[in-house]
Amino acid sequence: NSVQLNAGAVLLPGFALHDAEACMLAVHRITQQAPFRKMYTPGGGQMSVAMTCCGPFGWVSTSQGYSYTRVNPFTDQPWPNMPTIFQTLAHKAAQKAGFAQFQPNACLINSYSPSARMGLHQDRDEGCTEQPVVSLSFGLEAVFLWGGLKRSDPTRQILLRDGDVLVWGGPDRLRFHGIKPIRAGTHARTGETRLNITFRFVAT
Ligand code: MD5
Ligand code: FE
Repeated sequence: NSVQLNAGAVLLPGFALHDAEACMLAVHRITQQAPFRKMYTPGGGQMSVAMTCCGPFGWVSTSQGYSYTRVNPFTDQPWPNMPTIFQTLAHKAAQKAGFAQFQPNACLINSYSPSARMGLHQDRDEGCTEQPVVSLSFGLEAVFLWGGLKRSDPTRQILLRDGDVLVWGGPDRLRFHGIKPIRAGTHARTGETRLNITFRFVAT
């Protein structure tokens, strides 16, 4: 079951449901080594989403700017290894969406509490737009805002539910996107939380 949103964007509803509990266990283990943190943006504000990473590269935001690093600046340790279940799931989802041989080297894990949001932005810190982005959603649902190539373009709203997977690439790779404030609630899998796990390939 897949919904083609555009030439390079595919929603795979429930694609990650079979592996959801394994993913939760993997996130739990990662956060014991690399706890969730709310980072600051170059604009000076604190993000409402708590984040951590795994894999060779992790995404970091500081007052200096955004970057991908091999070392977690909060622990001075390399990011935890990317679990095999993550690599397999990201590869299978990309394949199903028409992107063969996706092997991500960066994984960002976003934890949203009710009212947390992510403003419209582009993912353009990877130094590589040939490779897609694969995103897994777990727990509380979210309204995903899907814009155009300009910030001022109109946005579509897409509901993301537990186990849904989004794959973005090709002509859609640099679209502006965001997440509306999460509605209060409780989910059997995650409690009062939405988890989003995104996979990317960062050029070195
Ligand atoms: C999330 N995460 O659900 C959102 C949306 C992020 C981020 O935006 O950068 O961590 S995941 C869907 C997504 C990811 C990357 C690119 C695009 C959509 N896109 O090009 O539209 O926490
Ligand atoms: Fe993004």
